[in-house]
Amino acid sequence: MNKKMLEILNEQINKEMYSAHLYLSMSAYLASKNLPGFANYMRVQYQEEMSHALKFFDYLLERGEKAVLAEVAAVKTEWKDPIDVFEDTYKHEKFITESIDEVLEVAHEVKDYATINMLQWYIKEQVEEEAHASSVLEQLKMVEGKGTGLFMLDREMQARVFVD
Ligand code: OFO
Repeated sequence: MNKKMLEILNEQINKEMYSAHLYLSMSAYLASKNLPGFANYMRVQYQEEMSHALKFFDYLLERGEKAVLAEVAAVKTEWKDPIDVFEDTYKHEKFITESIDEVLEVAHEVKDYATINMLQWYIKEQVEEEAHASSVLEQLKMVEGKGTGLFMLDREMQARVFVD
């Protein structure tokens, strides 16, 4: 595999792991605020991000390459409220979408057609990731992030399960 391609794919593994840590940290914060449903939502999101990292990891293996794991930067541990959490989530997902687009640009540049093909899964996934984050954020804003509305939303979030 082209060196630049391999480097940016390894960087993306790190970003997916960072995303996982960020969401698990959000889960801890939400649990500390007595919002078990939202904490569950973020715990599932953590599992999804680890599966995104592993998909890249396995792809490198399949291509006869070795994944190189780097230090994962420290994540935030406190937020103002659940709206703040989901504003950060939506912002982070948009950043990840841009990042996947950059990986795709490199794949085009070095004419790595297998990687272009593999990345289609992530392109589609990012549309869903942004839509989910934005939808929860809008619902939270509708109930102004408090009261009975927040309680009802928290119960809904309890239903989310991890599907690989
Ligand atoms: Fe949230 O999609 Fe991966 O990072």
